[in-house]
Amino acid sequence: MHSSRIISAIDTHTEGMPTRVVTGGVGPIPGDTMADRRDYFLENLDGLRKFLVNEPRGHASMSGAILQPATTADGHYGVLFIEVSGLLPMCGHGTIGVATALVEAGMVPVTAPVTEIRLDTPAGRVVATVNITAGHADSVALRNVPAYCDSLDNQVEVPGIGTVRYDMAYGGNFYAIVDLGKLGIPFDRAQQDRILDAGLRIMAAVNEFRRPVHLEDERIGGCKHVLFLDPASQPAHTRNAMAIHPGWFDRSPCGTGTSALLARQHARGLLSDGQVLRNDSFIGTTFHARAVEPVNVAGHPAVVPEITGRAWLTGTASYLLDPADPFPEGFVF
Ligand code: PYC
Repeated sequence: MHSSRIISAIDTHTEGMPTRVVTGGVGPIPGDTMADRRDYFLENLDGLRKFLVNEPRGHASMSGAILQPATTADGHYGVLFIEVSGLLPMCGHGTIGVATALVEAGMVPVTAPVTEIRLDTPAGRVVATVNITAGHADSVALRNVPAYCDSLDNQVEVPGIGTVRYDMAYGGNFYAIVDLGKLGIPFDRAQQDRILDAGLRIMAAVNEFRRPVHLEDERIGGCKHVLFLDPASQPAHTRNAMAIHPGWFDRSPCGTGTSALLARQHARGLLSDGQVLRNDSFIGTTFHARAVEPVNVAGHPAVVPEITGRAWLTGTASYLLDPADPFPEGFVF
């Protein structure tokens, strides 16, 4: 067997969305914080992301998480989130996949009925509480970074569509929240090409019109996600189609997107304190969310979201690179 690289991973899916949890073969990435490590990775190691998420090892909607030593005294691990779109500051479905893999593989001290895992991410500290029955990780409640509504009722001219109204909210990434009904497109997977095309056009227009930047961390900015709300959504029971750059849909309800939506529902007065929001994905899977603490981000009202969902292990693997392979970073089809 010839290989110049051996990366070990536990593959998982969270409510339908894959996370390749990289457990070995990368080594410590330089940087005092996960945000610094993310910058280092982007400049020096992005070929590793492509190797893991592009074809033939991955696919056009692939996503993963690279485990690192924690950067805080009480953290269990640091995590970098990799995707076909780049390196996310935070990923909710990815964190639920990581926490499930860590428990199932015994990579953290496991206590029943709950195991708490503290993770350092580029967006900040998150805590995953894994609910355990007879050693099995049943579900994960993720205490996310503070989420806030950046702005309501923005209007942008989108080439090929016209004027689009959107709310902008942050939940670990920035989300343009758009009522799909206002675009005249049915909320239907048979319409996915039209919805995706609209999403990519809206992201481009939003970033040109008013690129969002985090109030306390200018390294987090830009809109690569458009959360299309099913017009049949209710204040506490929503369904979304999440269009993501460069051209795919989240299969899960999207953890950071659900966090952003939670902050937006609160900013619009659509949820009472602590009320649970049920958010369904484009494939019909579910996350539950609630605001567990009111906080502020740079003086702006924010909430600490708790997102609950489930993940399952789908495989373990060693990903190899034959030195003669003509595609050392894979390829995009
Ligand atoms: O679950 O936060 C999430 C996420 C981001 C992109 C895809 N999933």
